[in-house]
Amino acid sequence: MTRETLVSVLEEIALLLELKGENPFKIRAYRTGAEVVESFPGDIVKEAAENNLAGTKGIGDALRQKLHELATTGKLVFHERLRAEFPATIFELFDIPGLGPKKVKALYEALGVDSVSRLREVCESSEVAELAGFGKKSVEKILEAIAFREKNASRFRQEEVAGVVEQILDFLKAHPAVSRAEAAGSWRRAKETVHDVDFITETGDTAAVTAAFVEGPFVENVIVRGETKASIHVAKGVQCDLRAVSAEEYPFALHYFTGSKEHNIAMRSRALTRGYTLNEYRLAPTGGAPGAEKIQTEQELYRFLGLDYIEPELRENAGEIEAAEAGDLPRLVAMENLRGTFHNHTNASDGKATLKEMAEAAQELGLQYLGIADHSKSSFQANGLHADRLLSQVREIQHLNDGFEEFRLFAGSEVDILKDGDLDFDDEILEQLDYCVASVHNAMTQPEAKMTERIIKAVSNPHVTMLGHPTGRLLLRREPYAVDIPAVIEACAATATVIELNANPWRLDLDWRWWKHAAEMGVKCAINPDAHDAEGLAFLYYGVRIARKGWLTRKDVINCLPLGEIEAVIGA
Ligand code: DGT
Ligand code: CA
Ligand code: ZN
Repeated sequence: MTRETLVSVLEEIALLLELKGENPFKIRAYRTGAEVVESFPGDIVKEAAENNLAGTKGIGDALRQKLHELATTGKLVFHERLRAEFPATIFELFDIPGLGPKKVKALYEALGVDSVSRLREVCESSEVAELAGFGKKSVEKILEAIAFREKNASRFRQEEVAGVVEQILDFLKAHPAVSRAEAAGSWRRAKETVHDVDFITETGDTAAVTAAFVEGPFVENVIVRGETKASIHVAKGVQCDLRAVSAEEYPFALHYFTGSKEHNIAMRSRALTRGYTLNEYRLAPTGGAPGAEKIQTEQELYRFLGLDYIEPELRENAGEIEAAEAGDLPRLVAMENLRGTFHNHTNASDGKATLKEMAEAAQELGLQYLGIADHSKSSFQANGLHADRLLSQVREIQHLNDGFEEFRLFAGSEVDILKDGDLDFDDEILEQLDYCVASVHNAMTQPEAKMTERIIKAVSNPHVTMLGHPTGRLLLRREPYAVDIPAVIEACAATATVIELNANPWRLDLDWRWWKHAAEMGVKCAINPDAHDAEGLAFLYYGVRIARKGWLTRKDVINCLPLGEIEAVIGA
């Protein structure tokens, strides 16, 4: 039993009660209970099991008993009875944006909609039009959302798999028969989402390693199990494949299963023109070519084929092989190059930590500076700051800075780009800040030309230091808004506006596919975590992976500059 399970059971009860049309106060009690459990400062599972929660604010007697039952028996009869009243597939409907419990209830009762596939049927026929609240526009939106959901089925964002990848790698490397192990595939290439994770191990005892793998503590269920290959599901339904290979095969297997497929195909044809076949096990001479020397690493494989070593992030057959041949590969930015970062929130807007806590967390990470950029007033849903609160935050930052040695907070704002491209604050306010991030947070359905004009107008304001999350996408959740990215890049180059690489794993925006071009145009990048609490600063890790995938070097990334040099770039 974990805290997450307690929370999700309470949340599910609230949903089910809403579907049944129960008393709103009762429903609210479960929602509040879920929040209390989520933020409970101690070991909530232990306290619930020992029935120590009497008197906890937000947890009444009935809820306390239910938590006790859950924590001690692992299930809750009340919850199971409720669940049994509805088909299990009904929960899928809550994944469709715009469908809350009221609409799901109406669909279920009037049309028997109890799954996404049934929802599609009633939307494609005219049945749904009989229901209030399902006009032509909203039906189109639902169908789009269903298509989006299918397109992204069984893909995962990096943060959803990062923990289990590390756990499995540690597990494999600790096995006595394993000499080398790596997570290959799209994970190693730092793709923004992955379908499954492909592990490769070098071992003299393949059977022992695959046997250990399928018994690992991370296994939910075993899909297939063989001598040299095994597949499992881990939590959340993520599939993990293991291939156990010999020392001779290891560099070739690691290379092949790292991909991409397109990179592999180009490498294989390069090998062929030099008289070798290349596959997942070996490089072998065809006909009369001299035998391949003993190749033990990927580095040696690339060298043998006349190439500089190509970092996994670059292996997309997007010019990396040509660059490797010409000795023109970039020296990619690395985590240890970062000296500071911008675009972070505090509890003044929708963050959780104070200025001081954020500053301390940044110092602990070894950063020399941290940019604060709370929301501006038009983002009222995020508790955006009005000018007076912003200016008092600026004073508080100055005061804190007086107490730091060799560390600085930069006072900024994540200022909304309004519908017409104006900014949420006047120039006389922006002038008083060290820097400013400008971002779109509303009216995201504008036509492309209008959105492009809006953003270009905003970045043309000399007070705008950088453009925040340039496409507004939320990976696996929300498509980017329509915007002409090359035109935005050109405008940022012309106005010396930095573009953010938002490192929040939900965003990873601007997309890696644009960065090489942006850098060639002379646009600088800022890798920003968009942290809403101290832990959020760790998102920098994902940002660096994507920056590398976008061919960026430390020279392209402004937050590689130390304190003392960064001020001039942002105009602080
Ligand atoms: P994913 O799992 O969809 O996020 O993406 P990948 O790249 O991890 O793809 P996956 O797991 O299907 O296969 C791992 C690697 O194996 C892939 O990146 C390249 C290699 N591979 C798979 N199928 C083929 C193929 O048909 N031809 C070649 N040349 N390589 C392949
Ligand atoms: Ca994969
Ligand atoms: Zn934002």
